[in-house]
Amino acid sequence: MKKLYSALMTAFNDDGSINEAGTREMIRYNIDVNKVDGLYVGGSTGENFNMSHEQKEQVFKIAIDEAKNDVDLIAQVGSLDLNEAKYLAKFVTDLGYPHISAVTPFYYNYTFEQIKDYYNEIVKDVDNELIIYSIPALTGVSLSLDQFDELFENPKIIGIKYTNADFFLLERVRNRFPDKLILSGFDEMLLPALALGVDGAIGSTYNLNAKRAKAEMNAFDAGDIDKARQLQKDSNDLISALIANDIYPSIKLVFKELGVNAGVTKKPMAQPTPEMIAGAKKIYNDYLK
Ligand code: NGF
Repeated sequence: MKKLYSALMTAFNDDGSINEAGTREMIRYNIDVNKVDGLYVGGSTGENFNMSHEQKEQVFKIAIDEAKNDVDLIAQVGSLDLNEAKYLAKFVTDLGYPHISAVTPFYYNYTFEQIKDYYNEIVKDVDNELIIYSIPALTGVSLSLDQFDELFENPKIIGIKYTNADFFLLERVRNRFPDKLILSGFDEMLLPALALGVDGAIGSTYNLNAKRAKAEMNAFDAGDIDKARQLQKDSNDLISALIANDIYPSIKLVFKELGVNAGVTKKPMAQPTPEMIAGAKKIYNDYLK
């Protein structure tokens, strides 16, 4: 069975502090209404990379406390500070997270040897398994087939969150590593990723659109490609509208339309404007009502 994960958002207050109640509401909505298989905690959608260390700990604690064992949980612990990444890997493992994930180290142009050392260091002292978070468009780091192969020499490294539109590489990766977990990261490209044999998907828009994405996965598994294409088209109408309205703040505004207090994004992410609020209402009415 393919698995669908929402990339968990963090509800922030206007001053940039974490709105715990709102974050819990989004977790509950994902579990109770969306019925996702799991949550990806501390990723891009969760705004992990603009959070303080204390805020990262707070979110990891809230998510596992609210989700308990109801769904699978993956904690993204990657950080430009390797010591922080190692600390968080241990922290979430002690909290009971069944999986960890780490973004490729970015900003400085690290060599592959340095990237490999980063991953091996993160897993070295923890009894947990790691999913590589590969997102070249945001990190500027593209890993090759042979480089994935070298990273997989470490048996604790079990898969890839593949947020990449390079389908040639995806096919090569799937073919070379049939036993590794490959989770697709671009929601608008779910269908081609399914065709290449991914094990599931993680994404921001599943916070709002999980049922349609699940139906698409089921249609694909049943061999009903026409239905799967129609569902991808419907999803992409929604995703295009969210992107045009600024995706992260808009998902939070649409959550509000659904009765979920998702707070706001943390500056320097965009704060809601009257136009954005009107746009989110229209997205809700046009694609989700
Ligand atoms: O938000 C981005 C940035 N990508 C997400 C997802 O791959 C990241 C994707 O769902 C994620 O899951 C996380 O780390 O939190 C897009 O928002 C979506 O496909 C619309 O483009 O690339």
